[in-house]
Formats: sequence, structure tokens, C-alpha cells
Amino acid sequence: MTTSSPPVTVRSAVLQLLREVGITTIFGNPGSTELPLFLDFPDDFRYVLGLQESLVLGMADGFAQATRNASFVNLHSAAGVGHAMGNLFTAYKNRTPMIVTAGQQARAILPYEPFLYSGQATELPKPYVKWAVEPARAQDVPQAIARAYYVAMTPPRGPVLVSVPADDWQQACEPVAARPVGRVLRPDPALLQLFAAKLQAARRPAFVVGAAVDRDAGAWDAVVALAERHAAAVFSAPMAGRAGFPQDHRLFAGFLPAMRERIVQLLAGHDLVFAIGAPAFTYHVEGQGPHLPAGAELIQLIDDPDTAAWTPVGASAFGSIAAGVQELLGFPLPPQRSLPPPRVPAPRAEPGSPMSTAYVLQTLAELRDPESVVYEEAPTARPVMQRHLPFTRPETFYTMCSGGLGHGLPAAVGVALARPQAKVIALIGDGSAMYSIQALWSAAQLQLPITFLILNNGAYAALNEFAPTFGFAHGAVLPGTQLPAIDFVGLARAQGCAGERVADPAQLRSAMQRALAAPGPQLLEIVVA
Ligand SMILES: Cc1ncc(C[n+]2csc(CCOP(=O)(O)OP(=O)(O)O)c2C)c(N)n1
Repeated sequence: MTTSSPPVTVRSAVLQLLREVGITTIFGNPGSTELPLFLDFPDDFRYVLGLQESLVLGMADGFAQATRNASFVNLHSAAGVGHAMGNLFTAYKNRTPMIVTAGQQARAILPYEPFLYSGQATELPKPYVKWAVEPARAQDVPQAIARAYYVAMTPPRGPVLVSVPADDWQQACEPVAARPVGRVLRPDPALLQLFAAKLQAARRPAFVVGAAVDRDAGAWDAVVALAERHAAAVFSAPMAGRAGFPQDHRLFAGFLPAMRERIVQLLAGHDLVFAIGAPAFTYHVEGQGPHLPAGAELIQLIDDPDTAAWTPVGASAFGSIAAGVQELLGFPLPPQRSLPPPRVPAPRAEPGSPMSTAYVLQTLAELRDPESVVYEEAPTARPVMQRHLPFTRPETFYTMCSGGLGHGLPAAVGVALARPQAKVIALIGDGSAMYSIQALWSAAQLQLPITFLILNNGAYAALNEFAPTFGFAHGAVLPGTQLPAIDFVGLARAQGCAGERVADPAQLRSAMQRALAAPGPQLLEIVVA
């Protein structure tokens, strides 16, 4: 007797392909049009539920960044993709590889404008996907998902979308095997030679490092070696979504703000500025005049040809940051240079009454394991963090590159899922937390070791800080910026997550110690000035 193997269906072909590329986690929020994917759902896959599609995207983003592999997302047709758009924009800016599948109605009823039909399924997510497709035939779906994976993983990485009609999953098809597809772009050797010559000739080089350094495995150590070899002052790029250099290093010079004139001031005196894995530059407010100080030249190594194209001055090479910097390390040693002046340490923060954010972050810096991972989304705490909470190891700091709130809380859940051995700390503003507070439920269900530190200042403080820039009087309180009476401990407990509130600085250290030591998720609401 011969036993015949079960017929290959779109569902079994896709799941087998995903296994082969190392994807066995599906992030989703299901609807009727997606359910056929889950028939006979295999034991080696896990489904991670987010209680709204924006959270699903956020979790999948953190997970993909921490695993350095594309994540797989399943959204509910048009409305689900709509909910996910804010965090899809962020994933695109973060350069996070992600396969987003969206449900679609069954092909046979598409002519009748059915309930839940996504009329222009591939247009909806644009321009924040690298590619979007609804395959012409059911049997083309596995091939489309294979292509989606390679597009997502090819630098510059990013999300892609495949719209799958509900009746496709059970159709017969051919299997699709995973294939090796190149992922390392070697930067233009002639430009690297030019960069090496400029680095050799510079008197006072400055490096500006961005998120792409930490995204590219191996680049962090290479950048440290190159900075040491050139005695370069190393700045963190404006709004960098990840740290690209140890912030306790003798050569670390601090953070550039997203303001043109301030950048020029801070880089003054340097004759060569080398932007590594960073746009040159990300601006947040209107600015005028030159992009660089007088007498300075820009060179840039970036993983994204489009960013290289809009850079206004200097020379840009695109490709792998690790490969490019390693190649630069192969050139002869430069002449001996004196070290740039050391960064002036911040004065110790005082507790204050009400408690100062600086004191909170200084306490966290003292208590946290340097290998723990911080996911930050706390706008006015950011500059304070840059003075009081240094990140010294690769892959220990994340925030979004987009500016879109509602990403950090679910993304922290995604990182914790990807790195079960790591303590993850979500450092989130009260306003930011409310965009995606249901992430606490996912963390509680999954019993992830995340410490949620909610900095509760009762306001959208960033907007009030911004007020003078737009002509409001100093100290003006703008409409729609006050957030009184939100009980974060209550919100946590209601979702199965333990919580505690602290307002007295004398209680902070012990409360934070308890929260960090908890084996599961724990929220600490910290009332700050
Ligand atoms: C999706 C989205 N909506 C609105 C904003 C505008 N915005 C920028 S900062 C901010 C306030 C955030 O409040 P909170 O997290 O409490 O931090 P704080 O400003 O108080 O430090 C808002 C609403 C945004 N960046 N993203």
C-alpha cells in the first residue's frame, strides 16, 4: 500500500515557505476574510493577537527589528489596514522588513461590491509599502508571498502588502521553495576610496551615526573601531530610532537636535562630517541657511539610495553599513590626531517636587542592567534621557524613526517576544501610552518580562513646549493638551497586568526595583512634573 501525501494548498504552501525562511509567528487581528488561513493551524506556528490592527503592526515591527528577519502580519481587509496605517508608516520609516497580508472577499463575489470588500486593496497602503499585490490567481499567492519576503528583506528593508481573497487559501497550487537571495549591497568602491582619502586628510572629523548602524549586524563594532582610528567626535543623528555608538565612550559627543541652525552650531570646527547610517539631516522645525558649518564637507554612507539622493550636499555611498565601514578600516592608518574635547557630564538630577523626569531616568540608569532593552516613546523625556540614561551596547535602545505615536508600547511587546531572555523596559509618555494601551493585555496574556514605565505628566507636554516656535506666548497652555485623570494602574489591572503608582521620589527607587525584578509584565505609573 502506498500512502499519498495531502494535496498542496495555498495555505500549506505558504506555511511551508514561511517555515523555510524562519517565520513561525503570525501577528494578527482576525476577521471572517482571514479565517481560512487558520484551518488546521499547525502546532509549530504561534498566533499573536493584537486587540486592534495598529498594535498588531507595532508588535510585528519590534519583533522584526529584534530578530532581523521579516515578520508576518495578517490584517482584516480594508478597515484593518486602515487602522494599521499609522504604524505601517512607522515601519516604513524604521526600515522594518514585514510581510503584511490583508484579507479580501472571495473572488466569486467581488463583482457585487460585497461587505468588507477592499476595492483598491493594493492602493490603500501606498506609499508606505515597498510593494503591494493582489495575485491574479489563487495559485499565485505562495509565489507572491515569496517575492514579498525577498522585497521586504532587500535593503533598504521595509513592509510589503499581499491582499489574499478568502477563498484562495484552500485552492490547490504548486509548492514554492525558499531561495537564497542576496542581501548585502557593497557600497561603490570608488566612493569608499574617496571617503578614505577625505578621512585621511581631515583635521577634525566628526561622525554622525544613525539607526542603520544598529540595524546592520556587525556595524556597531566596526563604527567604534573607525571612530577610534580617526579620533572622531561621534554625534548621534537627529531623531535616530536606535543607538549607533556607545554613549559612554570617550569619543561620544552627544545628540544632534532636529534643527538646522543648531546642527551647524554643534558641528562647528569640524572640517569633515561623516554621516554613517543616518540621513543628513532629519529636521523637525523650519530652518534656514547652510546645512553644514563653514569649511566642513559631508560624506555619507547609508543603506538607502533614496536618502542618498535627497542629501543636499557632499558625497553619498549607499549599501551595507557594516561592509562599507569594514572596507574603510582596510585603508592605511591616518596621522595621529588629538582627541576631541570630552562630553561634559550632566549634573546629578535632583528629586524635585513634583518629581523631575531627570531624577526618574537617572534612577533607571542606576538600576537597569546595561543589556536590558529600552523602547522609548516619551517626547519631552527624550532630551532628558539623552543626558541621564546612556545606552552602551548594541540592540538595547529603540524608538520610532517616524514621529508617529502609538508605536512604542506594542513594539516593546514585539521585542520581548523576540528576545525572551532580555528584560524589556517600555519608557512611555502618558499621552503616547493611550494610543495603544491594549498592548498591556497582549503582554499580560503572553506573560512577557516587560517593565512599563509610564511617565505621567498629565499632558501632551511636547505640544506646549513647541508653542513658542509657532508664535504662542511662553508658558501658554494650548487647547487639547491636558490629560487629567487617567488611571494607568487601573488600566493595567483591568487587562491582567500588575501595576503600581509612585509620586513620591523617596519611594521611586524601591518601586522601580520591584517593577524591574518582576518576572512578568509590570507597570509603574510615575507622576512627574
Ligand atoms: C500619531 C500622532 N498623533 C499626534 C502626534 C503629535 N504629538 C507629538 S508629541 C505629543 C504629545 C505626547 O504626549 P506624551 O506621550 O504624554 O509625552 P509628553 O509630550 O508629555 O512628553 C503629540 C500628541 C504625533 N506625534 N503622532
